Amino acid sequence: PSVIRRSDYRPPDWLVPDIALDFDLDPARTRVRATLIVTRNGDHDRPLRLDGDGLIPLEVRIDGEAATPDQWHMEAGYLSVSLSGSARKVETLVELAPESNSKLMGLYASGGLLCTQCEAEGFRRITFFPDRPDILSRYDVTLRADKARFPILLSNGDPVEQGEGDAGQHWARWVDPFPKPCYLFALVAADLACNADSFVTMSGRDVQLGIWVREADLPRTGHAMQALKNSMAWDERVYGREYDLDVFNIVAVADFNFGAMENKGLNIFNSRYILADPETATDIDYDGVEGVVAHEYFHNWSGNRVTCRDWFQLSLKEGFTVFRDQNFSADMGSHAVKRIEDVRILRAAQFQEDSGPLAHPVRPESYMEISNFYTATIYNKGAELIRMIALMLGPERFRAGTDLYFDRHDGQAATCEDFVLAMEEGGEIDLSQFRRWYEQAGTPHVRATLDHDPMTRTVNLHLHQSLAPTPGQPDKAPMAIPLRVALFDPATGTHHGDELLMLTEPQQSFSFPDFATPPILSINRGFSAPVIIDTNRSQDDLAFLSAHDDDPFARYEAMQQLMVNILVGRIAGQPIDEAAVIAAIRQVITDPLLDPAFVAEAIRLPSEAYLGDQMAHVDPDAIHAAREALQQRIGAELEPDWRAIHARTRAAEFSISAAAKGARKLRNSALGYLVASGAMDGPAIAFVQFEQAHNMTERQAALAILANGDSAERVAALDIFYNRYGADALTLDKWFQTQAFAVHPDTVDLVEELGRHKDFTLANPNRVRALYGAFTGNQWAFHHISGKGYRLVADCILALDRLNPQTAARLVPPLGRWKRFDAARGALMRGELERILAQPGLSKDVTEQASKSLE
Ligand code: HT7
Ligand code: ZN
Repeated sequence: PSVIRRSDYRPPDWLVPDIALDFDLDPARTRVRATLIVTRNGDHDRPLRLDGDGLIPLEVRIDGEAATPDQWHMEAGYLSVSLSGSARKVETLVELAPESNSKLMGLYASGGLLCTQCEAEGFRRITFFPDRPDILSRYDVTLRADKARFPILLSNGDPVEQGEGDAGQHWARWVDPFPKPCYLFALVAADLACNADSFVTMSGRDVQLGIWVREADLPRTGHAMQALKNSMAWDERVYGREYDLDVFNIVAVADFNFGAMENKGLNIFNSRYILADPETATDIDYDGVEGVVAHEYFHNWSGNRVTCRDWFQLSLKEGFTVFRDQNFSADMGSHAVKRIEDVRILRAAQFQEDSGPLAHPVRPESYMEISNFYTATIYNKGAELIRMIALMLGPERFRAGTDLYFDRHDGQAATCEDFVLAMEEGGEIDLSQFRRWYEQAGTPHVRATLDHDPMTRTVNLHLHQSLAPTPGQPDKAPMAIPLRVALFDPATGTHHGDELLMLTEPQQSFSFPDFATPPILSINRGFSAPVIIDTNRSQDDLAFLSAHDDDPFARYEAMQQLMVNILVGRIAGQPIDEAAVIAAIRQVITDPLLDPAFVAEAIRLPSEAYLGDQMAHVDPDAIHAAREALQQRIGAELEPDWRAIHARTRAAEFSISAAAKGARKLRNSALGYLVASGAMDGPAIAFVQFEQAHNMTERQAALAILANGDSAERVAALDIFYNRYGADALTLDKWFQTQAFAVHPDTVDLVEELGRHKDFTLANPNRVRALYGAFTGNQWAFHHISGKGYRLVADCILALDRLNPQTAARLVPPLGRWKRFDAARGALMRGELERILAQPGLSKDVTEQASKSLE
């Protein structure tokens, strides 16, 4: 497959200011007539090139006349039309079979409805068009379909006309007044019910809101609707951004390659990010609904009104929009807990990506298949870059920067550089060196040491930064790293103020006067920069910070570091006493002033995968054994506390308030430790929670805890769960996921069995992710020394590639981490990558991921 390079960007030869689309919709045979007004862009005589993936032109017309054979021809992947003059009308007709579209890109069928997914390059599977994001067009769309089968016909913009046709057909016309790139086009033809509501914007306009789902799912849409209205109000209040159409529709579909899609005025969602009720959704699911609804809504400005010039600029919309949705969710709940959760996700997904063969900059230089670049680096690290800019500017100057960005680029396709320039001008800051965050891949390391001179009463903080080579980038320049620090007086438990230091040199020292005694360092408070900090702080210092640090993230981090030191030390044969950790946990769980949600985060053991990331070479068995032992010890030492917390946090009634969610989180942690303690009645208590819970958060947590063990309750609970929820796809996903994620010696065999289960299907990406996605995140099971885990995943990739290459390619990266493991495991992982690459007809998506993973 050919490589696309950022440096090859050229403005388009032809623009398409207007497009009319006419759809005769039918699952087996859909006809699409497209009428494009095209205008020559610049002084050249190059033909008009229209991308078309798998399309055959049934008609080509120019200015209403059938085009002659010398006027057009097909080449691999596009239709070339020779045109004279500066403005012409070009018409094409194609036929599609949406019911046979298993890639879920373009126009496809899902659960009896027809819908589209065009980002990144799906529009070329619907009609001939220059499929690139810098071509902005006004869309006029007519949809025609059988009325009984598809009573609802939706597209972008506002509805302008509708009517009845012959033979039971009806039609609807939608016009979108905002010029948009074709990746934001969408249509839905369906028989769905609507949760209808409205929102009055800050300028007093009334917007009709609709969430469209299967009739039976209507009671599960309330949380999504509330999230939408909260998002609309938040974007007005925080960014001054108002919604701009008369309607805003959301449609939930069962088969979707991603979380959701921000099509203008018609968001299409994976149903898992719309539907929520206490019986079937966990608190994490509720938060997911809120966050994704907000994310897609916020794209209306950061992505739609200002879009991307080319796909190398993807983080322009995704990083910024993740930053916006993270802050929205923090405002809706707890800032401290949200930050801890976001950093945990960043470390688990993005730090791993940054340290492996698929590492790439936030603004990549090249790709083979753009779908492979919807990564944690583009999204989550991209958001961290915006967060650092916001931190350096402060709220007023950051808002001045975003105002300038939106005003200057409204209606345009912009670049990351345009964003940075707006921040520099609006925020009055020089970001020259900061730009390296967009250019250089990899996670910087910062080594921090403190020395204290009692004579001068001065403390010196010495910082040393380094950035390891990544693919294609052997040499790195120093980054501009904003670090929030505080120096604590161990005698008083207070500090002299929080300071923002800018580390810009490879080595830099900062002096602090007036310290009679050596202080304790709290650094990267709030996780001010996405870096790895290495310090020589003692267990005593960390214990102090876990009791006294007034920055919740730093306090959590001190707890984590205490635990990491014990576990990594033990694996390396250097036992460290665990008393400090047990004391720290005791202190946190008995402090009545702390938010239970924070407590649950603070006492959480680092995951096996995170522990692996702290080691030069990952030893999955040793990590597992050490972690289990520490969990058991903490469980046993504090057993009465876990029992008390578990009993105390039981709520008579369900509520989705932050307090209720926090109580459930802590309750589930207590149950985990209680069962890990080995208490005889542990499984029985978990089973009672499983049976009596009035919500899925407690039920699934109890199931997961039981699934890690070998009790009779394990088997019973899994059976009950399946029988109770087997008919609901989203909840059945949890049954697959819980077993694939179980920390149990038989998991690898169980996953093999579940892959043959009658309810398992490769056609539904959620089901694939629930089984194989969860399994690859289960370090101990996936990296089973037999190599069976690798083989299972490779088999799945090969089978899925024939149906849905995008989803198949997303399973490849875990196999690419072979350098991090021992020689035996590494060879087995490489062997599977080689087997994948040997498959004839392998997709571009999987080829790119597997070949890069072998390097
Ligand atoms: N902007 C959307 C990206 C997306 C996507 C990308 C590749 C293949 C399928 C996809 N569906 C949606 C989602 C978002 O970030 O909001
Ligand atoms: Zn997005």
